[in-house]
Amino acid sequence: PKEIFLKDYKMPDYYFSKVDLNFILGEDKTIVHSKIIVCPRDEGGTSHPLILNGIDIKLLSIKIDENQVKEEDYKLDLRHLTLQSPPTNTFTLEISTELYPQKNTSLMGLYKSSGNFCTQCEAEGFRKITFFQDRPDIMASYTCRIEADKSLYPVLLSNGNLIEQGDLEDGKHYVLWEDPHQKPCYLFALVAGQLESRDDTFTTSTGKNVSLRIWTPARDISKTSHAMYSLKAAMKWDEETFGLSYDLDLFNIVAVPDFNMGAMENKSLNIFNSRLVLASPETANDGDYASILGVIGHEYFHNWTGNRVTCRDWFQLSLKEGLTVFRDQEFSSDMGSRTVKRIADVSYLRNTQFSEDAGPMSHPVRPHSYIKMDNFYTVTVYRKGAEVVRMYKTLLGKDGFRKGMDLYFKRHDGQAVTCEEFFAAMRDANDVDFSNFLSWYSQAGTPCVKVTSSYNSKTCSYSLKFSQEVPPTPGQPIKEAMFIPVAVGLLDSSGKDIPITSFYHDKVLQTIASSSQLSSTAVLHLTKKEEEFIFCNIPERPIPSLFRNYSAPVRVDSDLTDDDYYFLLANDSDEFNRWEAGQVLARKLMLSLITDFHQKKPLILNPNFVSGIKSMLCDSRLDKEFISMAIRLPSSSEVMDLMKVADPDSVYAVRTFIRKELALQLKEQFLMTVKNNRSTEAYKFDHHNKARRTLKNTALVYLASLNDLEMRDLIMQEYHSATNMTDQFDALVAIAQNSGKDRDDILEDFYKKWQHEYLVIIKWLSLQSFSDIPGNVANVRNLLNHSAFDLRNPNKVYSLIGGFCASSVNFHAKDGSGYEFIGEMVLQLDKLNPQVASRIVKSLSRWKRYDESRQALAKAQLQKIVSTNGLSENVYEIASKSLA
Ligand code: B3K
Ligand code: ZN
Repeated sequence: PKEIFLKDYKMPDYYFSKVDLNFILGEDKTIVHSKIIVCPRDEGGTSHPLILNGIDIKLLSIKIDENQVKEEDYKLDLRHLTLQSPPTNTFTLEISTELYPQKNTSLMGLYKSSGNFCTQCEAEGFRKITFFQDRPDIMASYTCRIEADKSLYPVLLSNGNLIEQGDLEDGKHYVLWEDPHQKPCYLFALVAGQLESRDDTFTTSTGKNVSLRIWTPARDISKTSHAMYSLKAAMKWDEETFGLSYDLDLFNIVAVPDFNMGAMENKSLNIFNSRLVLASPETANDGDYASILGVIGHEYFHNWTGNRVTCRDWFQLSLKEGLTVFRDQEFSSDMGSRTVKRIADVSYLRNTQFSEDAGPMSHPVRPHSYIKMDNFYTVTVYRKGAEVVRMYKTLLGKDGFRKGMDLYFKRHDGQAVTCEEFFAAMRDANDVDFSNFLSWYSQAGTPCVKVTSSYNSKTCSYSLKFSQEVPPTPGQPIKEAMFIPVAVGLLDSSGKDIPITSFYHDKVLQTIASSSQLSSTAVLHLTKKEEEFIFCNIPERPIPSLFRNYSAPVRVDSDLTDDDYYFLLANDSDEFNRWEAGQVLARKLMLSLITDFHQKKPLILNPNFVSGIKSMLCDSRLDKEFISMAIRLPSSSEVMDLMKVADPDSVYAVRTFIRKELALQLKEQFLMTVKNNRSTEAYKFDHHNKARRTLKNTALVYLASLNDLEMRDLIMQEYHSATNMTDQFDALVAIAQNSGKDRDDILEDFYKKWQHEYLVIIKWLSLQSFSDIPGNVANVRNLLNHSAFDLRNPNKVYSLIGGFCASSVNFHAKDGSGYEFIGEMVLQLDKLNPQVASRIVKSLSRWKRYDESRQALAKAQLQKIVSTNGLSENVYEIASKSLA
């Protein structure tokens, strides 16, 4: 397999200005005719070969300016069609290909899902449709004609506007779509099938009426109202927040059950995994409703950040993804609770991106190389990329950030650009010195910032000393210092913020403008490996609140004591840092109990921790969703990350112990919480009701850990009386943590009730696969043969097999049975769908974190995988890098 490097980027020798596609969709094959206007970059100059990508398609014919190209004038191999010396002036290239969407199980290019045709072209799927320069810096305007059987495929969709349609002989019909906007081929889309639509309209701020349509099979139409609500909210939000309006008269969303990722932002024809569109109170839970809101927003926001301004090459992926994730996070924050959303996003980052960054697949936000681009749609590119965008906002403020965005669009609308261009727009619009900020794009690894503090009562000055270190990562043994914004507040002994008006940095006095709304929070700029900031006129030793709102994606190691953290937990005006203080305490507590566990000492829960949780639980001034996040323990993977040798068994034992101990000691409070937060009203998805349900159900999970008759009855009753999926599923989760007959019965009951609801069934699968009950490998293997399972459907694979990999004790079973199971599954999946297989094999990549015996078992699986003949590049890249 060939590795591709960012440093090798070359401008294309040929541009495509216009592309006319004609699809003849058939039952066993599809014919695609393409007609391209090709413009040599060096018009009239010397001739260069024109290399077109093409995979798994049959070439039928090739013409230049209407003349058949002779065999000696082109070369065809398994991946390319090369024209040796095409004309040096603009010419027309016509190519016909034959493809077999029915046999396409990779779900890239053109494929069938539940009888309907659909496409997925990002990153490199267009080459499975026709021979093309499949790279994002080739931007053209497109037309798309589709011809198909009218009764089987009554609905025929593509990008842009419908300009012609009509009936043909033999029961066929056709449509012609025209997209006036220039786009790279990865944004092309086609859908054909039996679909119905929910229709609505949106009037833009300039008075344009946009038709909105959400397409699904008829039986699911009633489940699209939340998606439509989300779309309209997103359209309005982008106008209000960034002054960005929609630019066509029609916006389509299509929901399909077979989809590798979440969704795709094709110009005016977004295609979605149906789990991110369809929702009803009976079949979807609060988490689903929130994801739908966020992802509908995300794909819609791509229309500007991604489509109007796109990426020059795939190394720049975070230019559109980091920015668009940031935008969807902000949108969801404005639609719900800002603090709660921030906490959820930071937890996710720590749980997934930090471990990616500390493992063999660690790469910068802008990777330097790849074998298969599909492997780089990662939490680093998406989530750390979003943190990088957030840091611009933290440094520049809301208005400064908006100025930078405005300049970015002004300069680059209609272009394919790089991360530097985004950086330059932010810098130039604000006329600031961003020093070495760009290293966030080029250096991998999670920086660790150490903070030490001292107070001088004679001079009333308070000093914070920072030192930073970025750990070595593959290919990057030595790192430069990063530019790290640190948002700091100083609390006095009553818990109030001390106004910060100035501080010394490098012996230079820096004054904070008095008009700044953030006078209680100063943003310090760390740019060196070590530096000191001194605050003056501080009347008493303050307690520092560091990295407020998580101002940089780093690990923090400070000299604060447990008492300081309890103080911050109770008093910090930055709600995010109140939660954070609780998490720091919980992480320390868990690590010290793990040591006790290893030393076979009895486990005793620190009473301060119990009273901290109790006071949160009983504080009626706090937001209920905030409380439920504050009383939840850090995840097993987060704690394992902090251990020298990750030990799933001890983490599990300690987590279970703390949960049960809290439930015992705070049983009355948890019971009150359940009682006070029930509701008889109809399901409503808004922050207030979601918060109430989340808190009640978090309490329920604690109570279930007691596993006594009384609690079992209570939870059974919650399960049976639930009127929505959130309450029902959470009760099921609570019951299912304990193995036994109750668990088996209720899982069976749930399946019987919902067996015909695909999206509920994937929840049922993940609930079982993720479980920590003893010996779960065998259960999961059995479920492979259950009629509910299908190896070709990515959602089911992610639920059953992906869910299993995320379980802590069973995936890491000491006898290696979990690793062996995954090894087998990866090889089976790779034959069907390399992208899905490659996501699963990632779970084995962190084998070096475990004890020697587990290391050997996991390594053996990886070795078996890499030595398999005919392995995909996708899986090869992950498995071989994991072994390196
Ligand atoms: N841009 C798509 C990603 C598709 C990747 C396919 N390998 C989804 C998104 O981030 O919006
Ligand atoms: Zn995206």
